[in-house]
Amino acid sequence: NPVHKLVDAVADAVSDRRDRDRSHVPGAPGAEPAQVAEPTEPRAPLPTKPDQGAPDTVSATGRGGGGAADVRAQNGGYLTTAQGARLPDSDHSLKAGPRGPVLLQDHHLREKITHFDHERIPERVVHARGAAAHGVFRGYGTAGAVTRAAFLAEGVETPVFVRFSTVLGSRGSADTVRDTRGFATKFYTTDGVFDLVGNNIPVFFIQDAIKFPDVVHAAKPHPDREIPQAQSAHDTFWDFVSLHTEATHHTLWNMSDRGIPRSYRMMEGFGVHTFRLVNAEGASALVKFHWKPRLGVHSLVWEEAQLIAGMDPDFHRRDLADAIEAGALPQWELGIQTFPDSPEQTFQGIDLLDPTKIVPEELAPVQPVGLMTLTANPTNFFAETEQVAFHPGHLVPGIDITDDPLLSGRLFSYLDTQITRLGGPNFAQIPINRTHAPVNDMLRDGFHQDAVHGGVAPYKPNSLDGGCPFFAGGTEHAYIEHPTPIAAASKVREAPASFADHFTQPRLFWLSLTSVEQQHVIAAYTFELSKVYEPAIRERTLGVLANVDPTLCAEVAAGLGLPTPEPTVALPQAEPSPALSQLGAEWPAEGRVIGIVADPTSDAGLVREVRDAVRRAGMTALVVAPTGAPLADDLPVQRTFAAARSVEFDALVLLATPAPGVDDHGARDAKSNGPSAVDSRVALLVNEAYRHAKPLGGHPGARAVWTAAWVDPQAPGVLTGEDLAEVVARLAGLLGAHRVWDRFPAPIARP
Ligand code: HDE
Repeated sequence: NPVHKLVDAVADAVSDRRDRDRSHVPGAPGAEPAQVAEPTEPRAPLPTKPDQGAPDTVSATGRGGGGAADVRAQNGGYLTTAQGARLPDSDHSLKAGPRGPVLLQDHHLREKITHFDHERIPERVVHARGAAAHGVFRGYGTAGAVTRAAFLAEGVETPVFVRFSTVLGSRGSADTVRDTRGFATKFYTTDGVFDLVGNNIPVFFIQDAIKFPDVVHAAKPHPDREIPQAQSAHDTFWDFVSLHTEATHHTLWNMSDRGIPRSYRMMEGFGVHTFRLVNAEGASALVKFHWKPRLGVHSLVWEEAQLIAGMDPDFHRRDLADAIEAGALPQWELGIQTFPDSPEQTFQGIDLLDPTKIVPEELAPVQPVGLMTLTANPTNFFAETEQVAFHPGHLVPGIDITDDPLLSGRLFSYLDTQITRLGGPNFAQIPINRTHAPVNDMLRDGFHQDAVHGGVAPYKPNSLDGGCPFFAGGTEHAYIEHPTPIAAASKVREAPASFADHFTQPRLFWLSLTSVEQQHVIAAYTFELSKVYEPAIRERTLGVLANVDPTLCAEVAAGLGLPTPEPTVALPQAEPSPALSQLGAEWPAEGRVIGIVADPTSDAGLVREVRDAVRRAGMTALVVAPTGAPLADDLPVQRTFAAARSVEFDALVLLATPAPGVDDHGARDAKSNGPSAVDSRVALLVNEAYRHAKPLGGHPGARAVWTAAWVDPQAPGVLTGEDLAEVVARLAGLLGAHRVWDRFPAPIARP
């Protein structure tokens, strides 16, 4: 039977494909050694994760029989309806004759269109745009004295799913906007799911959850025209944060380089609130959670961020997925700052229940307690990244909450929001949300119920089901709330007096930044406030900045052309915390992207030598050339001059002076390309990379490019040499500091 032959052939092809796919997974049997590949090269999909299979869908008649055939995934060789009826055609509606009306009786048409009509679910009200990955967390066993959390014990490996996000933008908005980033981790522990739902900024705009709708309404696009998308640079945001000064600290972090990360892989994560740890003896400690990225904390510069939002709105999403597929597996250490669980719940005068405050690492060091490695991309964006449901109340024995009023509101909100977003109360049954611990919950029915529950007694106490299920005690890993004493008090709508200090910690943050970082903050405030129409809001914001730092205030005021206001409070005393600066340390350069600018006259041997040197340093090499024609059989071109822009490269290597080509306007006239015969697109590429303080390397033959791009060849981080492999090694060294910081403030390119 020819159809059977065809089906067999397809099955063989699928199994071949699976074998090939497996060789992409680092560490899998038969896998090739991890190599950093070209990021945009099309790749085969990764195999599904065995621990995230579809729910058991044995049919209600019990005749499913289990096994792969019963799994409600896509299987079998034939196209079918959702009911499993095989289809002969899916391209034509059923009609009364080829030119006649479509018949209502066409079940396949109605089912296909109806399902399509309902494909979308509401996007998250905040954090709508995200990217996620699977991974594994390995405990170091160093937290045993303070917590009995089983997944932190030495050597215990726990599967995780991590979702990074922007906060303000819609699902289809750009990745590199100025915003806070979400950093939410689901640990599938043996004691149930633990969700650490954090951000890349350690403080929050508000101290009480009741203000969350206010801050979000202010920050989201204006309700009349729904603009601007995914931006804080507009009147309502600045109106709110200038009036509600407890937002000053978080706003300052947003205006710093932390608001525009280089990559999700290069962000810190913070639990923000103070949580409570409980050890095996029942003793408690207060704790703040930190994620420390192995690649260091790095950012874009603002112009890059803006260009990328147009050039490649998926920049962060692509970067994460490409790195994982290329075997450059992102890693973070989980760390804890612990504090005595004293009745005051303060540490060295800092109120630990106030989520607008940090505890500087110099006062309470971050102790590493485990390592997270992201190992696999999601198989399906909707099923996993979109449907994952985090909740700060998903806790495991050994980790408990505090009375931080922001946290209390979150404990309500996250369950509530999933009921609308995921269409009912059974979202815990969606594969990505399923715990890896046994579930015996007595929750029944409801929309999207996937389980076929047995038994007749989903209540307790019962005798009909033999009294099952039973309660667990502490020794059986029950989650028992820590018996924290609650002081006698009257009901009030008030904040504690210690919450009223809104300026000491913003000042602490400002003083902890290096001068380059401070300049970026000044530029960010100036940019954002320039976009605010209402003069009173600009002036009021300057009034807030006057209470943080006179230089910051004066510089922003000068940029806006406004007078500098006087502070309304005495300038707070604050000790800088050097740990808050992103500069000064050395980090691995692996995974960085190096553009090799060549043209058909470039020596192919030289291009190969540079490419190999880049790969040896664990970085990704992209050849940039006038057209897509390969430079040699083994030297494909990854970016034409028409498609290349500086923002996707961390550094450039120039091989020769590319002759003028056809630019975007079709001009071939060398004279129109600047002072020398250099392609104007290359001049722009190099000029931008230079102004963004990226390391530049070049063959002496590329001298004319420096001139055309307004590059000072003597400037720090501009390396010229015949030995390009050595130039690449020095570039990698410079990338350890992320950028050539000595090159800021950026020289302005003048015509
Ligand atoms: Fe969230 N937040 N949040 N938030 N949040 C949501 O939950 C909320 C806050 C954070 O990748 C929502 O499932 C309230 C702080 C992340 O799926 C919602 C308050 C921090 C994510 C919600 C806060 C966060 C969310 C929207 C003030 C850092 C994305 C969709 C009390 C510690 C998780 C959803 C993901 C998502 C409510 C404040 C982090 C509406 C009421 C502080 C990373 O439930």
